[in-house]
Amino acid sequence: MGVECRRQDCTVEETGVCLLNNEPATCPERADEGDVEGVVQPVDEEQKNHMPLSRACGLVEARELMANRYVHVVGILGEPNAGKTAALVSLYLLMAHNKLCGFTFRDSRTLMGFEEISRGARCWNRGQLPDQITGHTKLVDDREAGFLHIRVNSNARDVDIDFLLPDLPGEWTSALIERKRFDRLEFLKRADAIWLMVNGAELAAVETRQATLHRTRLILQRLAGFLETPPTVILVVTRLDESAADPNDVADLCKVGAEQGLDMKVTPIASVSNVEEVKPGQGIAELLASTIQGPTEGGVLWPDLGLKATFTPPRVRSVGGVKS
Ligand SMILES: Nc1nc2c(ncn2[C@@H]2O[C@H](COP(=O)(O)OP(=O)(O)OP(=O)(O)O)[C@@H](O)[C@H]2O)c(=O)[nH]1
Ligand SMILES: [Mg+2]
Repeated sequence: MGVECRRQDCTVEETGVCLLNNEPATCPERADEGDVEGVVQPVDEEQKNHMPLSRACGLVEARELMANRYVHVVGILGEPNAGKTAALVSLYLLMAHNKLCGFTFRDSRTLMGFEEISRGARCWNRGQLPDQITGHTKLVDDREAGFLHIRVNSNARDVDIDFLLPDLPGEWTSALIERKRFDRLEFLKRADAIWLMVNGAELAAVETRQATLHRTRLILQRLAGFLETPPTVILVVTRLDESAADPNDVADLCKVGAEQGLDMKVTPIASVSNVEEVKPGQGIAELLASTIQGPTEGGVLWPDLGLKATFTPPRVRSVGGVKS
């Protein structure tokens, strides 16, 4: 991107996004040509306050954010390999390149978290897709969700909107299906929308179609059973670039959800793509737009979910399997 920063924690060179939300070309922290590489600049107290709080927001920080403004909380569910992390990476890279149609990036408290999960996707920027852009998600604390934060301007409404997006391991959804384990997913009671990520390639393939349909129906049943007033469930069919799921199957899943009392929407996405007909990141902007069809101010902040007062924010990390 050609712009270098003096601050070690700023990733403007790779992402185009300035840590201090300044215009990269005119940011006072921009490294001049004469700057010596590797020299650490002193950091004043005011600048410290702008630094990312951690890689992911914990519930305490989430509450803090919500105390001041309405924040859209998204529940992101889906079994391992569904494409949850890849969708977040795609969202981040679209924002960083100012290609998120209808939205402009404003701020993130968790830039380092986005950076960490996006590391494997660097080759995408150079037009070369690695075999795997993300690794299997593991949380340092496997009991509580951590959230990635973004603030974007919705160009249509000219309003800034905050999102909290958890990058959860697929096992949490598998445990919901198999053992009805909902304790770690209590935050879904406050969610504005749930993205139910379904692996489009598995939904399309003869060998895996039935099992995928069956397990997705079970997730819908569990959600309807656990949530008294469930938010809109967006069925996110991933890997649009690789496969096309049968529209009848997608319609059937929506019917099952509706029969359970769920408000269902569908968004197909391709977080990455190697084919010309499908753009990398296709469907991501639409997904975000469907998510905000609700209030942008007012509403509850965070229900009392019986959380410990001394909660340590979990840190999101992706491990293993990242090839580039
Ligand atoms: N071609 C293509 N590959 C994708 C797409 N989405 C995900 N993938 C691939 O699938 C792999 C797994 O996707 P992830 O996003 O890591 O899956 P996940 O749902 O986060 O999985 P867990 O973290 O294990 O729960 C990625 O590394 C990509 O290689 C897509 O839209 N198109
Ligand atoms: Mg993941």
